[in-house]
Parts: sequence; structure tokens; C-alpha cells
Amino acid sequence: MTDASGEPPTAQPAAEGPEDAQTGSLDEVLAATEGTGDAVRQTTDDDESAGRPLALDTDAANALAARRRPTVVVLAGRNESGKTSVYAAIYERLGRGPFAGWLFAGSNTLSGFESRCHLWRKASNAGVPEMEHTQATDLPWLHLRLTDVEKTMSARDYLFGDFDGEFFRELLRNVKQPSELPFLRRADHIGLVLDGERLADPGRRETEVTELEYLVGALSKPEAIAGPEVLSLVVTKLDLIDAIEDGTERAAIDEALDKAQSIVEQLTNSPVPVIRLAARSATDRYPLGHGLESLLERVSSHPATQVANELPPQPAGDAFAGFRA
Ligand SMILES: Nc1nc2c(ncn2[C@@H]2O[C@H](COP(=O)(O)OP(=O)(O)O)[C@@H](O)[C@H]2O)c(=O)[nH]1
Ligand SMILES: [Mg+2]
Repeated sequence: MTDASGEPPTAQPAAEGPEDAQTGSLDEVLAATEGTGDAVRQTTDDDESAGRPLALDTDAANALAARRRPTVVVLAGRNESGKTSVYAAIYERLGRGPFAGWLFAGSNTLSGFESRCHLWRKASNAGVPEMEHTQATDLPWLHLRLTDVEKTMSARDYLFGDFDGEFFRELLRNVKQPSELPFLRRADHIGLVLDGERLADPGRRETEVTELEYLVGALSKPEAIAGPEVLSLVVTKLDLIDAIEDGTERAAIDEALDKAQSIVEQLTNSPVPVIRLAARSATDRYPLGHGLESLLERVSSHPATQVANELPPQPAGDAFAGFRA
């Protein structure tokens, strides 16, 4: 990532003074718990960035949340639906200077963002944007600190949960229970991802909506999420939807989107925000990160969701059981 002057942004580990220390109920649920298994292993980058964490494991995310009050954002969708690309595009856009009224103010997971953008850049030069597949063993939490351009507000911290889509597939198939993925309950925002590529494809469109229905069903279980207000619909790869010219097909896509919206609204009982993104368009028609302004607007205007009840007890030994940030 480079800034307007062409220089890479300096990682400014945001100040961690006593003024940042927070007390109260959040801290009480932040007691660091032992992470187990590969998925929460603290790891480091290659030689180039030796010693810096690629991303944060559960304990590190908890520790960060104990110092600040980050807004936790999780995109929930199948593998290849474009989740990682969204996080990477936020970072890339901010690297070019002010974006959507926000300025990059630091990240504890710079190399995590960089590694996610790395293949993009290489592949983009070759004309084929590709994103490395997120593995279940990858560390999930990406940290970003932003300040508003006007500098009228205090800095905001975000934790983006970049999870392997397999977790959500297991959830919607009832193989995993929401209680096994406690980050869902802690999330201030959960973007339910509809993959534009699949919506554009008549053979996969219906399944895409059905899977969303199952996912919403899983999330409607007691204590699965903090509250229905955390939910939004995130349509990715808008460029692939726009590439469909046939009027009947376009109408069918609109119908599928309407159906998806009404499925979510059965849970929220109020209009659900629909965020349309082309994070990494295959054509020049959309700039990098198209639509991210509305995502940032949504997450910055609702920075914190109050968890109504105490967190449920976590099953021991699960890789993500410890995440309570
Ligand atoms: N056409 C198009 N492709 C995209 C877009 N965003 C992501 N992709 C591609 O979709 C594939 C899966 O993206 P990825 O972010 O890894 O998905 P994830 O598995 O959900 O994290 C990659 O090949 C991306 O290059 C987009 O806005 N438009
Ligand atoms: Mg991914």
C-alpha cells in the first residue's frame, strides 16, 4: 500500500496510554482465554516481515479489545464469495489517501493486509485479479485504526473477522452451532454475503438464496448474535451482475435479491441495509473498492452494538471459543 506521496504508510501502532484503558462490563468479558488449535496460533510472516503477526489470533484480538473498544465486523459467506477481497480493498483504498471521509491511522496487522493484497497486485499486473483462498488455519482478525478527515472525532478501531467460509457452511448445515462461533455474538456488524457471481448464474442463483435462508435460520437461534440490528446484506461482485444484459435474467436477479431481503427482514422486523460492492471488479467499469463507502458509513455510524445478555458459556477446546473481544 502506498500513500499519495508514493510512500508506504507508516504503521503507527496507535497510542496505548492509560487514556485508552477501558473499564466496565466489556472488560469483564474480555478475560483472555486459552486458544487451542492451529486456527488461533499466533504466527509470523515470511522473512520480509519477520516478527510481525500476519493477523491476530483470538487472544491477541481479545487483548486489543481490552485496550480499546473496537467495532467488530464479520462478513459471513461461503468460500470464494469475495469476503477477503472486501477487507483488502478497504485497506488498499485507504492507502491511496482519504477515503469516504476516513484516514488510515494505523494497523496492528499490516502484514496481514499486505499479504492479502499481495497476490492481487501480482495478478492484476497479469490482468487476472485473484485472491489467495482463506484457509481455516489463517489467523482471522485484521485490525484497522481510522481517523476522520475533519479530525473532529477520536480515532476508531476496527477488527475485521476474515474467516474461512467453511465455518459458515457448517453453521448453515447445522454441523456447527452458533455457540461454537462466539465471534458472531460479539460482532457489531455481520454482513450476510450474497455472491454476485452466483446470483448472475441461473444455475446457482436459487441455491445462493436458499443457503442465505439457512444461514439466517442458524443466526436466529437464541443468543446467536447480539441482536438483529447487526445484520446487513452485502452483495459482492456487482460487476458480474451488471454484465448480464438479458432483461429476463436481470429481472430474475432482482427477484432473488428481493427474496433474500425479505428472508433477512423476517428476522430483523425492519428494513435491512443492502450494500452493493464490486471490491475487485473484473472490468474497468468499477473502481477498486466500489461501494465500500456505504459499508464504512454503515459500520462507522453504528460503532457498537450492546449485547443484551451475558455471553453464554463457551464450549471448551474450540478454536474460536475464546473470542469475546
Ligand atoms: N469480478 C469480481 N471478482 C471478485 C470481486 N471481489 C472478489 N472477486 C474474486 O472472487 C474470488 C474470491 O474472492 P475472495 O475475496 O478470496 O473470497 P472469500 O473466499 O470469500 O474470501 C477471487 O478470485 C477474487 O478475485 C469483485 O468485486 N468482482
Ligand atoms: Mg477469504
